[in-house]
Amino acid sequence: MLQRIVVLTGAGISAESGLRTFREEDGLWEKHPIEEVATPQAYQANPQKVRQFYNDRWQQLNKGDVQPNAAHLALARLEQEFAGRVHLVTQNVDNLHERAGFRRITHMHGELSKVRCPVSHQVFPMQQPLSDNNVCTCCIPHYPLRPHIVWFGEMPLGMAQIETDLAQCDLFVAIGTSGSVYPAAGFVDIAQSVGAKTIELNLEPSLTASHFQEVRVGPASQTVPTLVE
Ligand code: BJW
Repeated sequence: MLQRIVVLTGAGISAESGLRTFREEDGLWEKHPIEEVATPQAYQANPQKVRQFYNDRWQQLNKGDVQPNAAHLALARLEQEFAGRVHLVTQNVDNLHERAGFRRITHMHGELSKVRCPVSHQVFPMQQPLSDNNVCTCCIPHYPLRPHIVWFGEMPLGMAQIETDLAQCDLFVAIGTSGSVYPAAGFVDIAQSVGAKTIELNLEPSLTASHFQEVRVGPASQTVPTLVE
């Protein structure tokens, strides 16, 4: 019987909800090069441009037509079935897992709907598009708030708990991620090293597909409900 499950999700799980992935044709990086919007250096050089990139995505997320899809809903059912024994680690900054009802989530690359103080690292809900005028309330002087996003070169969030859970899991499932960004792309190797079963669900085999024991190809809205039921 399965005791502990770690699920890793990437942009592919939200693609059928209308959110763009990064590296596919017409992906986010095509019009917004990484070095212009997803590094601390980019933010330092042109904060307005970086804020615009995240404000636009935050606004899209809050439009009524972006909703959790069958894959998000199936994972929420999995959590109910395996109460307390599933840890969902998402690289996604959207909130579609929460809106589907999933509770135990680590957003390792941050969250679009939050901002944080660059000095104290205190996190606040994002209530309006981010601009020069949004400052923290935790410090004196007040510092300009930044997107609560993990850019290249920054430490992903919740790593200690993720590593603990990977070291104890007996099933690891990666869904809709290209396997091109570390440390997430290396999680399968940790799970494999402790003897867990490893399954990849993706539209096409990822860069790390050969590291998994089983690869199921297809849209997440079909493969995830099939796996869960
Ligand atoms: C479907 C589908 C459908 C489509 N159904 N599937 C050299 C070697 C190793 C590491 C490094 C290196 N040089 C630098 C590094 C480190 C660097 C890194 O990995 N760089 C690589 C480019 C090599 N990593 C970092 O800097 C990270 N920090 C770090 O390493 O700190 C040091 C440290 C950590 C831990 C321990 C010790 C030290 C930080 C990475 C931050 C990533 N940030 C981003 C942007 C911010 C968030 C945002 O704007 O949204 O996060 S980058 C971007 O990529 C985003 C994503 O979360 C991340 C992963 O992308 P994802 O989700 O895989 O999307 P895609 O588009 O790539 O793939 C989509 C997939 O879905 C495809 O496969 C499709 O087939 C599939 N799909 N439709 C199912 N319907």
